[in-house]
Amino acid sequence: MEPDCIFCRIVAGEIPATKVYEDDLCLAFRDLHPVAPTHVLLIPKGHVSSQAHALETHEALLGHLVFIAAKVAGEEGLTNGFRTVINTGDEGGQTVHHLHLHVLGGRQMHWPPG
Ligand code: D5M
Repeated sequence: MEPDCIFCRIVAGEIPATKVYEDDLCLAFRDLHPVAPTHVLLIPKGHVSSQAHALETHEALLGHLVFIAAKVAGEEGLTNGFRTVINTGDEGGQTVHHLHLHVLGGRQMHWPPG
């Protein structure tokens, strides 16, 4: 755990969050500032700063996160599709430096993203 990381603090129960899924490796909760009718963040419980900081030892964890993102989307009733986004670094639009997958759905998505 990184004491200054807000997502680590959510994992530790120090900051409240509306949790929608949890297992030994990851936690999913609703985004504080949703940009779609469904907007869930899925994070590893252990601190990884970003996708670019992931190590080879995280490979299975990354696969697990992608798998669970689809499971969460299904549980959210996103039968018409959904979008999974990972923002990485400043130009990638990352603002919270704990790896997270955005699971977005409930409206038509567009391409290219902004
Ligand atoms: O996305 C970071 C996301 O994290 C952004 O959509 C807001 C969300 N956020 C920030 N703080 C919280 C808390 N405390 N609860 C829930 N959601 C939160 P990024 O990809 O880094 O731009």
